[in-house]
Amino acid sequence: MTMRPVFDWKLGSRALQLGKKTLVMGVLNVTPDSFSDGGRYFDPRRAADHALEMEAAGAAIIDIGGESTRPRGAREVPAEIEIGRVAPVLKRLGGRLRVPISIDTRKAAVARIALEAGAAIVNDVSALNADPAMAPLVAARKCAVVLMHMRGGPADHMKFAHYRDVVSEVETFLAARARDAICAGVSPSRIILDPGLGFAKQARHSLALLGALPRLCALGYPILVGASRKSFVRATAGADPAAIESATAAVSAIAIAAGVAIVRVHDVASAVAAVKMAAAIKSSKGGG
Ligand code: PMM
Repeated sequence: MTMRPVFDWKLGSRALQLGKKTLVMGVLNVTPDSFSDGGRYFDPRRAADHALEMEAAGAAIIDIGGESTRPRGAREVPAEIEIGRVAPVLKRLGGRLRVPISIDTRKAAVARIALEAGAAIVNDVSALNADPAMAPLVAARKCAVVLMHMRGGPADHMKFAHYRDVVSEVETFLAARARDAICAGVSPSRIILDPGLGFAKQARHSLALLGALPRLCALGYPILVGASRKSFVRATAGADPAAIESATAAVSAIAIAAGVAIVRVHDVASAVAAVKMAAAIKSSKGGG
């Protein structure tokens, strides 16, 4: 098992150690139409309760999003609508979570409100490309940022799922986006990279990227992997929800073994179990 550099982050009043063991990021979609949990946590009280449940199950980060990015047919929502979805949840959570909050948005206006409400990480699936105000905001607030690979936008990314060599192209993109973020004033030690499984990718592209995780980890930044319940997992596991969850946990185990810093999942408990097993295997030192 290879682990990349260890970062000790002070994120506002919260601390996060990245790189020593894989952290589990719990997904909280406050949307009517997200890929797997659309509508379930649209009510702010239910959403906040679910965030607390995920923390209790061992999530080290809670990722809150108000815009669906599901492939084929996600509708782009204006910033005011996104803010109207996430702000009440952030308000309810205010001070109740011990773990850092990440805001899943491509819009600086949404990120700004979330950072003011206590979020510490900006998870931008456009890798700071969608909104020119995002890079300066992230740099000024000195928050952590996830830069994810995607082509096109949430509504049309599957049109661009064509590659000659998906691993090299994603690798080159991520390295370039990290360089651009640093040029915009973002500290290199605050950058997380993500291959963007399922975004502008056919199943075979996502699988190839999972097979190349050690290579992506070698870029020198913490890597985040979001495979949970995605269509490439369904394509392999079948439609049964329990099989999809088991297959997601299997992907988490593979990501952990490859040295990934963060796995982004809906079912926190199964990913936490995978992290614990990996830690037990690592500390067994031959079993003698
Ligand atoms: N996937 C989704 C949304 N946000 N963010 C990052 N960094 N990586 C991902 O893979 C990712 C993301 C879509 O999945 P969901 O609708 O189930 O949240």
